[in-house]
Amino acid sequence: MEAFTLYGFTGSGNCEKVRMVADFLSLPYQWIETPIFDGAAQTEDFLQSINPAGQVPAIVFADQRTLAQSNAIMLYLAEGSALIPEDAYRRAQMHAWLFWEQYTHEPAIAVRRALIQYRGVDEADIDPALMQKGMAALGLMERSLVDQDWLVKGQMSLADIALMAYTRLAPQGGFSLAPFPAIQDWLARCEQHLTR
Ligand SMILES: N[C@@H](CCC(=O)N[C@@H](CS)C(=O)NCC(=O)O)C(=O)O
Repeated sequence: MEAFTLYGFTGSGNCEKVRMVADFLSLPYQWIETPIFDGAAQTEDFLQSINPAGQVPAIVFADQRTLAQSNAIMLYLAEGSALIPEDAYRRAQMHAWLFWEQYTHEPAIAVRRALIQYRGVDEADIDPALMQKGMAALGLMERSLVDQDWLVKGQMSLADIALMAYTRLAPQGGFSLAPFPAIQDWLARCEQHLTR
């Protein structure tokens, strides 16, 4: 693969997922730090030539084609690698985790963290449903990891990278990981394999 440009914001789990995959696979890329809270993803140029959704992560390939959405980017970069199970059923299990991450895990855990970390919102003013949903999501992961090393049994996959990104940041969102020993062991395992 020719070198590509990755627009990202350090501290964003969605962006770190992509960076972790690129580094794990030793892909050549240039990281462009994109200060989203200063409007860097809302400029006319960014919207027109990088991502009309005005978000990061976003990639511009050598031939100027672009791609957004962290999980779509990860899938593209990791095509044909050991991070995607060859077996169709196990690959579908990986996809199930990726969809769940975006629909259930991220909207509770990453959103609560962003409110506290970046918006300076007082925890008392945050909808309690976010804490309940986040803890339920962590509970589901804990039960899945009690008797297996990886979210898709047998191998580290994109499912682990996608879920690891915001799970390890969950304490910044007020979520204690103390009740989840299997998650803690899994995070340590992920960190042993990944360079970020
Ligand atoms: N579903 C998208 C979410 C992307 C997203 O929410 N990006 C945030 C940073 S984590 C962003 O760019 N926020 C700026 C904005 O929405 O204005 C993905 O997985 O890539």
